[in-house]
Amino acid sequence: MAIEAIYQAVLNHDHLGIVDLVAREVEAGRDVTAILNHGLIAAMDEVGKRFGAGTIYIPDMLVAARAMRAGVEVLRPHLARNNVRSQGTVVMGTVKGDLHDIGKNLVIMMLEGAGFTIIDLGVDVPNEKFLTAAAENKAELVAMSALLTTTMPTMEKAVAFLKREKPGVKVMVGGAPVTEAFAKRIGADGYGGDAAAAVGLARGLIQA
Ligand code: B12
Repeated sequence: MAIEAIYQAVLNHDHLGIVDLVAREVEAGRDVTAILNHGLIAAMDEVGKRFGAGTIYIPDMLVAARAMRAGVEVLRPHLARNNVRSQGTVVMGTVKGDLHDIGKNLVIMMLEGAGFTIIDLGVDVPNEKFLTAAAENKAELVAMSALLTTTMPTMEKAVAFLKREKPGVKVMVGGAPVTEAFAKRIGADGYGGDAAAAVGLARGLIQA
């Protein structure tokens, strides 16, 4: 099955072959969300499990991530439909000390597709940078991603800092170790479990 081949291409670090595999599936009319979730994201989950179990190492994660990104790039134009009027401005970044950006980039793609204007601050973003970017761009919403349990306290500090320095701004958070309960506890306005959830959440928070 072709989605299985895409899954295997991530696990085999095939960043060249995957481009063709994904493009062929898209042309064949396969649902792009299925390619994303069952092919690309499922494979990264497996990579994470293998890393956790000690059967693969950081360089393996990196090359798998490169293959994943190559596949996501093919999907990008199909995930991002162009809406004419901006739904609002969102500043997004991965918190200080955290270099994971695949999930953040997917959230950005979905938000862009839904018509939001995105200011992407990248990874390892200091608290002050979230604040300055939100102020300079008159953003209604700041979105933060964290993938490490060790950067969850950093996220907590970042939310507290923003709420203190710019009380009107809304903050939504996400990332594999982040939960709804954690988001509530640290005073975030919203939590999204995946990139699709981020869209409804952003709409709700900006309209509120
Ligand atoms: C790829 C990867 C890497 C790559 C990152 C490449 C890149 N450009 O991002 C590299 C090799 C650099 C890396 C490094 C490290 N990693 Co790493 N990594 C992963 C891996 C395998 C996949 C992450 C990923 O991209 N998932 C796919 C995306 C699509 O999922 P996601 O990020 O969760 O995002 C989705 C949702 O969470 C949500 N979302 C995400 N952000 C947001 C934000 C908002 C606002 C919303 C609404 C939603 C949302 O939407 C996304 C799409 O649906 C995970 C394992 C895993 N399964 O998570 C480990 C993992 C996160 N890494 C781990 C570790 C330990 C590390 C290192 C510390 C290893 C080391 N010893 O150096 C370093 C840390 C470097 C640093 N300072 O950040 C651990 C974390 C353990 C823990 N408890 O904290 C994990 C869980 C692996 C494991 N099983 O042990 N890693």
